[in-house]
Amino acid sequence: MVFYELFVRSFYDSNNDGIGDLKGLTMKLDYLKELGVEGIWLLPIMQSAAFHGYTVIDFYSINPSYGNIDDFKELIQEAHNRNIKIILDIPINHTSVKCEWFQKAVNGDEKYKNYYVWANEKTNLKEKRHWDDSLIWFKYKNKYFYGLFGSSSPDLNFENKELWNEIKNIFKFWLDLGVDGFRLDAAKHIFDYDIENMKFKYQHEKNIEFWNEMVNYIKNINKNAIIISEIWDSPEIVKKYHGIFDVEFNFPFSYYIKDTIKYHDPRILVQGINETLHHYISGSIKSISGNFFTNHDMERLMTTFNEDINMSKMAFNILMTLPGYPFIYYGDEIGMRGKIIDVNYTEDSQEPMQWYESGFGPGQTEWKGCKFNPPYNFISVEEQEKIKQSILNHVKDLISFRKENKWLENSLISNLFNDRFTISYILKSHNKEIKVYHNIKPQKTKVKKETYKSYKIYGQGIIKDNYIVLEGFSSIILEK
Ligand code: ACG
Repeated sequence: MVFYELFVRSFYDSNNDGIGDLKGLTMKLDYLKELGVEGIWLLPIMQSAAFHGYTVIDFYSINPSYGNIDDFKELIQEAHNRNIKIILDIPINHTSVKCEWFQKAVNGDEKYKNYYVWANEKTNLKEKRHWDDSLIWFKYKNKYFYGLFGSSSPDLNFENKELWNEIKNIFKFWLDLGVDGFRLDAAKHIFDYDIENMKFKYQHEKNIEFWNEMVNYIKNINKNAIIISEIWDSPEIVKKYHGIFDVEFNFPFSYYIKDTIKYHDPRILVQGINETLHHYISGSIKSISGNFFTNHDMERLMTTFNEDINMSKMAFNILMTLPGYPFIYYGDEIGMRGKIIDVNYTEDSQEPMQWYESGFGPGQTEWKGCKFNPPYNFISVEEQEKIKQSILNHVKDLISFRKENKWLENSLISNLFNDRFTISYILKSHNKEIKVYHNIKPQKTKVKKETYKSYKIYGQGIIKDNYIVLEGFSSIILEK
């Protein structure tokens, strides 16, 4: 399945308030269908005061700027009519300070006090988050709460089993509305604070117990629900969670793909496949690798590659010719740009989807000005649809190849080699087989055609008798 990560606020605006909404997205489903998308991962759409939606005020509501439940039902219906699945992002590690649960807690309601984690005499109020120096304890009406993701998002206390039922009810509510699955936000953080010793500490065994119970619960309601986990960590940690979820975002692999291209070094991809992808397909674990190169927390692809279109295209060549499920971050298919200086301020990689050459037109969202994606710069759907060699058309071609060869999702990789220029491998499943060469360098090189009969080139190349001259940042797929 080919997935598309979508930010409603930035996508398409149906009521001219400049903010993308669900009706707008429904209007643009045909664009996604034509692109070849089979599943949409919706960034949080519940009521939230934050632009990104990750601090939820009410888990049973739609953000009024995006529409209402009926709009959502219509979106699901229309997506299903086009065979597109809707995956909802559920951030349940924390709530907004404005959430009724938190408000009741700070107003002394015993039941809800137990929903959160409060400081006591052992607490070091100056304790910092381990991956940057953000504080994690915040004062609210004379009490300090634990909030790993900032002062407006108190963490929930999952030592309290009552909360587990509360979360199950939330999953059920959305499943009953017809969603096809969930992207589980911050999955390694459910138990990340050792309350006994009042110290930050990942408790992976407890997380695993929690998620197993939730996954079972969800699957009992809908056995086909697709459950995707976000565990942003090193391979050693990611490994602990293998097999629990249907799909695991492969964060470690995302860096290998980008570095391979950035440093023109095919050895990096070989290492990446061996270390972070191979075990998904060798049959040892049940989960599918969710392959991607960027998401809303990260710098955009084109920015990573200093706006080099050919390097961006190469990243898509790799993404679409490997086992697993590929995920495309909205706007990357038209080469949108966006930098992130601090992971706490992600607006710049979530700019309005650019539909028009001039930067404005029907449905164009304008909730923020575009710092990185100015008009008349070939960063719009309108411009790119007209150019045969655009990234958009390149991505469309690749997805269409991928959909004609669905078996690739579960294929086995063998004959993984590299030379100075290329990386090559064979993908096999039953009687199907392709061989892929990616030329990771800017200069051209030669590869052998061997006994393969047909071929597809993504980039530029010329066939000469029994070899192929493959231009820089180009790939060839040889078919039996
Ligand atoms: C999710 C969402 C994100 C959201 C939240 C909170 C969680 O995608 O948009 O924030 O609801 C950590 C968490 C992730 C989280 C990101 C933003 N993402 O684990 O769940 O922060 C290190 C840490 C990671 C960390 C990452 C961040 O280990 O845990 O992710 O840094 O940069 C190698 C290492 C790896 C290391 C990386 C990067 O790969 O192996 O360990 O990761 O390098 O250095 C949203 C907003 C926030 C707001 C919040 C409430 O974006 O601003 O505060 O909501």
